[in-house]
Amino acid sequence: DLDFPGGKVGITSQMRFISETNGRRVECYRVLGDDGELLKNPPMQVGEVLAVKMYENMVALQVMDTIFYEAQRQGRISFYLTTMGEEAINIASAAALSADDVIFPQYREPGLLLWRGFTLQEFANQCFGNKADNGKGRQMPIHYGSNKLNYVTVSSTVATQLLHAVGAAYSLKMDNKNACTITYFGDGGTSTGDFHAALNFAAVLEAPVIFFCRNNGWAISTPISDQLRGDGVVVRGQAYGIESIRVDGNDALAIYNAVHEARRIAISEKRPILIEALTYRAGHHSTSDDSTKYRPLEEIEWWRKTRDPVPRFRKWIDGNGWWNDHRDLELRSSVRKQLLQAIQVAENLDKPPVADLFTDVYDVLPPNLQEQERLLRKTITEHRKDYPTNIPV
Ligand SMILES: Cc1ncc(C[n+]2csc(CCOP(=O)(O)OP(=O)(O)O)c2C)c(N)n1
Repeated sequence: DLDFPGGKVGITSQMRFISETNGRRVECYRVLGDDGELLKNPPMQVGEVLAVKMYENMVALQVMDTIFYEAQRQGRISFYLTTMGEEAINIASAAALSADDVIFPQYREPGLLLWRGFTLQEFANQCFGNKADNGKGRQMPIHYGSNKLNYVTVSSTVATQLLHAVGAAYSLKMDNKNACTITYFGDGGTSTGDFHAALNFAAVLEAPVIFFCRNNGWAISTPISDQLRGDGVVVRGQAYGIESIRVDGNDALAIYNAVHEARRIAISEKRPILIEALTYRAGHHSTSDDSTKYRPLEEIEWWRKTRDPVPRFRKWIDGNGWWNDHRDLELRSSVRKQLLQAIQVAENLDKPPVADLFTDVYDVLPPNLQEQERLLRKTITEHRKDYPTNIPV
């Protein structure tokens, strides 16, 4: 053996470059089959109460998406982005976490907030940017955040949240907390420098963070790159010395189990874990996008008809005798009613006052912002009819 500062290394006289692949694709962890049949009992079993709660939340998320999407189409809110096709990722991972675990989301994970108790009224208040919105109306719709629920405000600047999650995880470790952080991102996010910096720091600092990649096939109109078509995401995790797993992102029980175990390892062994969930973005990227312009309608319909995670989970709970059509109809109609009511309330609440635009960053407002505030008030007062009447000046 050769002695190097980094440790002993074996010697060979045969010149061999290490292959970029071992020739076999990384397998995808599944618990439920396509028809909701249990393939094998998983380590963490999900009982009736939890399973029903998971299903109810997935349905609520679907209904929420449908109604807010329509509200945007009616011009009542400026923007919306659905989670369609990724309901299992949202809800099953939420179910496997503890309330103390801090979430650093991208923008396609409102289901975690829903699971933690963010009310439909709170979702509506944010989308309408009214005075009851936690963010005081300063962000576009869907940029939810809740201090109380350990859900850091959505950052739509792709992949910046990964670095924040690593720093926060390191701090949880220093404080010896029984908690981890989890951060979500799409396959597109793995092309950023921040992704690599975050994985590198997490591995070096041994930070208890779970990197959760939603590999949904598309980054707006860009299909997954050739590198990621292979084993790109999990291999990148491995390259940084991070234990990684690939799971079926449309299998709620597989996700629940993978996140549960990832959390256990991250906290007890103080190190990062990477999960790649294979799924499909079944909706448009957002309301600013028409995905039929760049992908075949048949592809979208095939995923919606045959791979939807919600009916797949429903088949499993149906098979256990835990659910029926009557309860399903009642649930959907009740969530729908609550949402329509929440939207009406949110729409009629005043917007935050103009002064709120300038607070919460500086202790003392710098002169340039004081000047902007003065000008804004003057302009609104002089052109009152061009500004909405529900914004207190
Ligand atoms: C740094 C940065 N670059 C570009 C954008 C524009 N942008 C918004 S979403 C998006 C695609 C992200 O795709 P992915 O990470 O796969 O997530 P998905 O939308 O598929 O869930 C891009 C390029 C952005 N928000 N931030």
